[in-house]
Amino acid sequence: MKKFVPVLVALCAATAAHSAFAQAKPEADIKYRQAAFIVMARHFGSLGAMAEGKKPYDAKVAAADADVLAAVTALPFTAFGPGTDKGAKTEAKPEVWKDQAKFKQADDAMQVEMAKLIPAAKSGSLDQLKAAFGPTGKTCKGCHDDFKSK
Ligand code: ASC
Repeated sequence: MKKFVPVLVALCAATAAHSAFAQAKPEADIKYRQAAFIVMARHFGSLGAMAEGKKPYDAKVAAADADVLAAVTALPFTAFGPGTDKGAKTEAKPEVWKDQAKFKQADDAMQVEMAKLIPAAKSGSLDQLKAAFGPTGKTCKGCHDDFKSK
C-alpha cells in the first residue's frame, strides 16, 4: 500500500491541475484576445493619427506600426472558441457565437483591408496610408457595431 501513496498523490495533483486549467481556459482566451485587440488599437491608432494629421507623418513609425499589425491582426480571432463567451469581463456580444458565419465575415473583411493597409503604411507615402486607413477603420467599426457591446 505504501508504494501506492505517492502514485495517488501524483494522480490527485494531476487531476487538480487539469481541472484548474480547464476552468481557467475561457478566462485565458478572453484576456488573450483583449490583449491582442489592445496592441492592434495602439498601432492602428498611431497610423490613424498620422493619416488624419493629428501627429506628424513618420515613414519609419508607420512601417513599424504596419509590422505589428501584420503580426497580430489575425490573433484575436483565434480566441473566440466555444465556451469563451463568459469566464471574465468581456464586451463580446452573444452574437459572436450565435452568428459565427457573420462574425467570420467581419473578420475576413478586416483582414482584406489590413492586407492593403499594411503595404500602404510601409510604402513611405502618406497619401497611400490615408487612402487605405479609412476603409480599414470602417471594418473595425462594422464589427464593433454588430458584435461588441457599448
Ligand atoms: C481605432 C480603434 C478602433 C477602430 C475603430 C474604427 O483606432 O482603436 O477600434 O479605430 O474605432 O471605427
